[in-house]
Amino acid sequence: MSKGRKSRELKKASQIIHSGQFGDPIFGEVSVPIFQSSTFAFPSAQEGADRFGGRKSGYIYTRLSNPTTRALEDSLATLERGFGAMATATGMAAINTVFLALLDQGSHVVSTDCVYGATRVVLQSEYTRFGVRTTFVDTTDLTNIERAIEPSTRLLFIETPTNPTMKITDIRESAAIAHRHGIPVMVDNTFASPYLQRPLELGADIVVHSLTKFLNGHSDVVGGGIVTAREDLFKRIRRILNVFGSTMDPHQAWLILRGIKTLALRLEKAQENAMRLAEFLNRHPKVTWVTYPGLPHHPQHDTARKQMDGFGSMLCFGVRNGLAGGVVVMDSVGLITLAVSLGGIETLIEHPASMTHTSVPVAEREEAGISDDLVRLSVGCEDFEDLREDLDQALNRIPD
Ligand code: LCS
Repeated sequence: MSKGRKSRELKKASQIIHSGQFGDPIFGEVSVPIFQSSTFAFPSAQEGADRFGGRKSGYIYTRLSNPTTRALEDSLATLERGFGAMATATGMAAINTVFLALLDQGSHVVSTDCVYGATRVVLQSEYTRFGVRTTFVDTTDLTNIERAIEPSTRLLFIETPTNPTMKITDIRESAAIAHRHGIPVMVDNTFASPYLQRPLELGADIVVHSLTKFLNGHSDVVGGGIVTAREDLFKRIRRILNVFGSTMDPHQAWLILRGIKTLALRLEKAQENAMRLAEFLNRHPKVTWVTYPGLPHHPQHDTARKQMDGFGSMLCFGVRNGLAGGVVVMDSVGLITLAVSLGGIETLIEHPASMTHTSVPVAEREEAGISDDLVRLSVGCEDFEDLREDLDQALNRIPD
């Protein structure tokens, strides 16, 4: 039994530090140990049979469950206010495990149009092989969700804020629409993290994460997570995870548990930097537009205020000379690193149309608002002045 259960009564910042820590340490250890064991001995044949039969709890085999991975799962369930959580090998493994659990041949999905590139591609090009269709709509307009629902719709999938366009969908309102039709709602909460947004509290049924990003926070490990609001969904998805086997390794879980402990500190600093950089970029003569939910001109600024505890540290912008100008900026930054991924302690810059979202066909990319001139910034925890100076010198290299 972990302290995770008790930590539900703590305030958010304390929960981040204490959730998932063992309540019954073996040697008084303060950090959860890495249980690097693939299998667990049964004290008797009867005990083994009872564990397999579900009559007794206890570990069996690491693909099914492991104490270190379980500690991370307890932490996620606590932070997202869920019934239970599952750790997966990657964020895509989390998303696909839910799809495999909830969709059958002939099922239909309604999804946010602007989602992470691989999420869009897997729905569009892989699940179609099994007769699963998806309608991609701009979910910031709730009427689009209502219109897209069909009798065979089995899932509403929302990404908010979206990667990379930072569009915000009203979780409470979209969940209400889906539930009127008896459809479960899954939210990709990667861009916000539970420190800033808890979709299950707003009515969603399932939350998925790329733990690779803010929760781990150090750009050194990949991982994913699924949190469900209810026991029935938990059991259904767990069964699929166990047999399809996209489980997380205990060493991976340990690194992410360690990363989570500083989530509040990292995000507070990173989002302060992001707000100041968004304002700086907004005034810069070489910048043509900036999208950051914290700027009052963001189209869903009010929705962000309503459902998030902060505006996060992701932003995107366009520069003079479109893509050519963006390339100059990406090739000229020094402190800022040109790399995909996000949510780490260091600031990263990338170009979605040629990198993270390149597999999405051009017309669909444009329809989803991923313009060729869009440059994405994942703001880290460096000193603000260093970041501002680096971006300023890179922007000033764009020819007039
Ligand atoms: N969901 C979102 C919102 C993501 O941004 C990503 C990865 C995933 C799911 C998949 O997670 P993974 O399997 O990679 O752990 N996003 C990436 C990005 O924007 N650049 O590189 C990866």
